Amino acid sequence: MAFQKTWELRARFARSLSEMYGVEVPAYTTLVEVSEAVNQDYMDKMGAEGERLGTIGRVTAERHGAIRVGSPQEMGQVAQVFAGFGMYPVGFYDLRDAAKSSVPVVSTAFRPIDKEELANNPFRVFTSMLAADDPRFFTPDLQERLQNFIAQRQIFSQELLSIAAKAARDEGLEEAEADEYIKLATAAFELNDEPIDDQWYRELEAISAVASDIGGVRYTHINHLTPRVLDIDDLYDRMEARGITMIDEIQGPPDWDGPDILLRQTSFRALDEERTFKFADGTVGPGALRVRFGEVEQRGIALTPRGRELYDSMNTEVDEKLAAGAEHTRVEIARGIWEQHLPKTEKGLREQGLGYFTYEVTGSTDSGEYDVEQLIDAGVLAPQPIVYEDFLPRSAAGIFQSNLKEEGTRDNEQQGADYDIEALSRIVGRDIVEPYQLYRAQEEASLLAAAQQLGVTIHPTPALQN
Ligand code: OOG
Ligand code: NI
Repeated sequence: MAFQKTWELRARFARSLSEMYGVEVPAYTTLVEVSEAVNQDYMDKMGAEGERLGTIGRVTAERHGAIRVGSPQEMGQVAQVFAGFGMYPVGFYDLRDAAKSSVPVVSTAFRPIDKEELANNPFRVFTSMLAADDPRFFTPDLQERLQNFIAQRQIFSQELLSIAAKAARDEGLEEAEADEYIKLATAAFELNDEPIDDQWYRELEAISAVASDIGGVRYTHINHLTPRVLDIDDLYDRMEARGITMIDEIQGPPDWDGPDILLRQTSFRALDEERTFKFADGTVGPGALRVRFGEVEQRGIALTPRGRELYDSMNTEVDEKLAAGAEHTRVEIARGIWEQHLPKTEKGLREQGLGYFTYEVTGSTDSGEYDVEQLIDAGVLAPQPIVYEDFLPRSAAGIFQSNLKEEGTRDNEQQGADYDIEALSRIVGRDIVEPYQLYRAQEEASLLAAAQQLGVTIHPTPALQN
C-alpha cells in the first residue's frame, strides 16, 4: 500500500469537497466550466506569458473554500483537521469592523505556506469564527443560549481529530487511513438535512444571517468553493450572458492597464436551497434558505507593507470621490486613481518597493556588488512576481454583505469583544503567521541563493527594507 504525502492528501481533500459541493450547488459546476473555458482562452491568447502568475495546471485545480465555525473549541478542532493536510493559519481578518452590515465573525485562512507545497496544491480555506461574546451583536441572555447551543454539538468527531493528528505527525498516511481521513473530513463539511428549529434560526437571523447560518443549526457546511481565473472580467461577462446575475461590481482592484495586484473577486447569489424546518407549532416541513453563493477570484502580485499602504490609501481616495457624489462607478473612479499612483510596470513596482518578487539566475557576471535592477538589466537575473495567496478584509466584507438580504442589527454603543492576531492564535492553538513574513522570506531566500550562485553581493530592492 502506498504512503500518501501531505500534499497528496490535500489535493484529494480539495477534489473530494469539490465533488460534494458540485452536487449540492449545481451552479458551482457551471462556474467551474466557465472558469476553465476562460483560462483556456486566456492561455491561447497570451501564450507562455499567461502563466506568469501561476501555471495553468495549478490555476485549473486551484480553489479556496469558506467555512464558518461557532466557538473557540471548534476553531481549535478545525485547525487540527487542516494541519493534517498541511494547511496552517495565515493572516487575521476582523470582519466585524470591515462590514457595515452585521457580520459578527473574526477569521483566518488555513493554507500551505511553503513554495513547493503551494505549487503542489494551493488549497486554502477562509475560516470564520462566530464572535458569540460580542455584546454589539448579542445580548447577555442570547449570548448564553447561543454558546450553550454550540457547545452541545460535535462537528468534528474524535476519530477524525485523531486521524488528522496522525497525518500531521507522520506527514502523510497509508492509503487505507488516507481514504478514511478524506471521507470523514469531507463529511464534516457536508450539508445536513436535520430539521432546523425555525424559531431559533429566525431569532438569530434577525440579528445577522451569518449568525443564524453558523449558530442556528447543529452542523457546519462549506459556504462556497471558489475557482481561480486568469481573466475575471471575461468570466463576469460570460456568467451574465448565461443568465446568472452577478453582484454589481468586481471587488478589489479595478481592471486597468498595469500589473494585477492582490486579489479581485466577484460572486453570485446561489438559489434558494430547500431545507427542513421544525416550526413553533411542532410541525415539520420544507422551507427555503439562501445563504450560499458562488464566488470566483483572480490573483495578482503580493504587495509589501508599503504597497499595501498605497492600496489602502487609493481605496480611501475612491471612497471620498464616491461620497462626494462622483458620476462614475467605483471601478471607473478606481481606475483613474490607479493610473495616477500605481506604477504601470512590474519594474516600477520593484523599484518603488511595492511588490514582492523572486529571482532566477539566467546568466553570469564578474564578482562585485550589484543592485538587483542592474543584474536584471544585464540579463543575469530574471524576476518572477510572487502571487498574493491571501485575502482582503474589505473585499471579504463586501462579498458577505452583497449576499445578505438584510443588514441585520448591531448596537455600536456597546464595547466590542477584543480579538486580535494573538488572541485568535491562542484559540487556533498555533501562531497565526503574518502574510508579509512569508512573502519577504521567500524573496530574501531567492536573492541569497542567487548571490551565492553568482558569487556576488546583491543589494535588494527597497521592498526588503520595509
Ligand atoms: C467568507 C467570506 C470571505 C473571501 O473570499 O474573501 C471569503 C464567508 O463567506 O464565509 O471567502
Ligand atoms: Ni471566498
